[in-house]
Amino acid sequence: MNIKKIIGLALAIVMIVASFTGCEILNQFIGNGGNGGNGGNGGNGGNSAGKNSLTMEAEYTDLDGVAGAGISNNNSGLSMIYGDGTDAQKEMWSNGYYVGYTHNDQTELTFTFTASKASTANIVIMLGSELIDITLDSESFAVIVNGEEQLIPNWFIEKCEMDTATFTTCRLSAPVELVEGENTIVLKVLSNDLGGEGVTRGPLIDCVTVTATDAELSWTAKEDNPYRRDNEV
Ligand SMILES: [Ca+2]
Repeated sequence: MNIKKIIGLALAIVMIVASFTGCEILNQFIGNGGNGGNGGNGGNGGNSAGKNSLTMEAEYTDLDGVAGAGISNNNSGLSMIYGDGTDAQKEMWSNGYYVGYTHNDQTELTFTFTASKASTANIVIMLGSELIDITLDSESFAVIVNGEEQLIPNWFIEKCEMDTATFTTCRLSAPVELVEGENTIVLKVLSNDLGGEGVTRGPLIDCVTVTATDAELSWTAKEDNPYRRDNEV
């Protein structure tokens, strides 16, 4: 059996389902019209400069000290990174890793980047959900850009298993304002009832893409995070 065909078929089904839910599923290689467009994927995680569009991998943010929680364990910090960056995983997830174990109202990821000048920008976040369908809204999840919480529409995210996780393209309702110099996007899990009976659940987080109308964007990716995860003493 060809695993790529199986994955492709599964994604096609997800896309059909998503079209009925008003949510847009983005898969990099489908979205780019086939494998020819996949070449840009590998570079997403690395340091980049001088581009109007910047993809920042969740696994390359500063995870030291980030609080997490799994369904049956308490992964925090670097151990929230899921995946090993294999070729098969790179076909499923941007850069072959994502951040999970966010079922904690103390979980907060910060994406820090630099804009060459002030600009409006659109933000797209790739989110998944472990084992249960969830709908994120401003009551359960916060997107905070330069200190200002943004309005988010209802983001329906279909359930998946962690080892075959699928991600949904989640867009903010409106463009944001970037400042010249350092900007931050904070993704924060709020106390919620998504797990039922008062149990807080958070999403799987693959990456965040910022596209500025009139500025060059760059960031410093912590590319040694997976290595440090695997070699913690
Ligand atoms: Ca990723």
